Amino acid sequence: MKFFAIERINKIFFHMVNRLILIILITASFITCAYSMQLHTEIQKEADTKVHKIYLLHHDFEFDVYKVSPGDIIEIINQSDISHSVYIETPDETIINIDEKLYVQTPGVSVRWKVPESGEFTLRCWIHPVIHAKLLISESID
Ligand SMILES: [Cu+2]
Repeated sequence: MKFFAIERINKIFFHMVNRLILIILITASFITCAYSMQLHTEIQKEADTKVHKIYLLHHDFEFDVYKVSPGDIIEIINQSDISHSVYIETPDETIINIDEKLYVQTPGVSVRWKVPESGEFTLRCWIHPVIHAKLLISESID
């Protein structure tokens, strides 16, 4: 009689452990699924982001004016054979260094900057104060 009782307890315990493992596996797969969906959304968002290439040709920007939208990315590519150090001046004259670590943009190097709110910004170079271009940020640009 005592043997059957122990066997019954063993069975219940075994059943409970099985259920617990099953619950853990289901929970883990839900977490993994949710994480991969979030990752996919982020990758998709990044792929949808418009990237505007701004070339630095020898001693100036390629164009005087660049029109972009908030959330876009500008990529400043130094295609000249001299170094530049481009920064951005906001409408209230605040200075933004695009890359805090990369002060000098040597030939061939490019830097990226995510465009914030609307406004008339200016691209300037620390090394060559004569170099500048307007960066017009507006919602309606396609
Ligand atoms: Cu320069």
